[in-house]
Amino acid sequence: MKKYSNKSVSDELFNPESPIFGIQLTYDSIESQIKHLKSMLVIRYAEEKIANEIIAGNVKCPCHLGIGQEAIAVGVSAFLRKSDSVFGAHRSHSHFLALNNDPYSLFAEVLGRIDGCSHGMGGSMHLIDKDNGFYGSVPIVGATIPIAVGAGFAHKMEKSTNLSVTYFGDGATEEGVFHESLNLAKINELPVLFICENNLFASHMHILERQPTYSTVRYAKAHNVQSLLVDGNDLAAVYNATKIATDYIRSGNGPFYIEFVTYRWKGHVGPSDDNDVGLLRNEVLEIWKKRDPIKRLINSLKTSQSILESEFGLIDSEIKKFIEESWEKAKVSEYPSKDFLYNNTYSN
Ligand SMILES: Cc1ncc(C[n+]2csc(CCOP(=O)(O)OP(=O)(O)O)c2C)c(N)n1
Ligand SMILES: [Mg+2]
Repeated sequence: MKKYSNKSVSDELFNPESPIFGIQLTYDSIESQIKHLKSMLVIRYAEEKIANEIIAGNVKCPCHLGIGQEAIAVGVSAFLRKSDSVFGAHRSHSHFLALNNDPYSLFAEVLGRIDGCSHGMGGSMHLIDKDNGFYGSVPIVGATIPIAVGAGFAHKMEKSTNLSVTYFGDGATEEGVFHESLNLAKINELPVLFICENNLFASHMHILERQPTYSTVRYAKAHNVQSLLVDGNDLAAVYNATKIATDYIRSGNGPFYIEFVTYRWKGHVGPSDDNDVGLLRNEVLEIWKKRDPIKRLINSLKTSQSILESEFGLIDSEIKKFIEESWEKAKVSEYPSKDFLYNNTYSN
């Protein structure tokens, strides 16, 4: 049984007990911050809803929850256009919802219904929403990284200022294709934003059991790709870093890599903590929960008196209602027909 404590870590970003994490930077307008707060709450409550429904036995597909990681997708999506091409992986509820704010199509998907974004045929790990620039998530680790590079190639050939985004985890940096993709993106100066969500774990293995350091930015440096290492639990930091990266890419300077340091609160897959598989994360998890990106933004808004307790209460209940209504609607929606499955599997 291994117990992980980050006490001896020198790099402050990887030390959940560091005092720097009490600080929430300010950024952009208050309206924009409240909009992002709402978006993070939609993601958090949607995933909590899915977790509860798995426990109740109503969701059958495997679901990888990103509770605790919401600030990354919300901060990054603030700079994306519908004409960009965004790619996710197995833990992509946040990437999808931050672009479309459509929990109904996510819920219908995890319930296997025709109104789901993949018509109920894909489940939690095969999300897609081309209208909003989300070209898909795939469970094979690292699989969408080269596809995003290909999409970046297309954007460059179109001579547009569009870009592609690939979200991947720290574990995906151990795939060969990740390194080939970084090289290809750099040698061709492609408009690709590489987003590493470093939550310190790949399934149940801590990063220090797999790599010599906590951070993965050295890979970007090795390929001469511009990079930033950022606190992924601080929406302001995510926002500011993404602004720098997207300005850089859209100005024709080639790819950019941002590593966001974060932590997932749930186990690798499903609604429980990892304790059941021999990891004693309890103590460290409690420390990371103090770096909850949602609470940090709320505290900052309250401290600056940009939002009152009563206003927050209204936002909170409005979003809880939205999630409940979306779930209730998804629950009574239709299943796809058997013919539909056949016609989707074979072209003729
Ligand atoms: C090529 C491949 N190898 C292994 C797996 C099994 N697998 C699924 S998720 C995962 C861990 C991925 O870790 P990371 O990239 O850090 O993403 P996280 O789960 O932490 O979000 C593994 C090993 C897989 N799906 N694909
Ligand atoms: Mg990981």
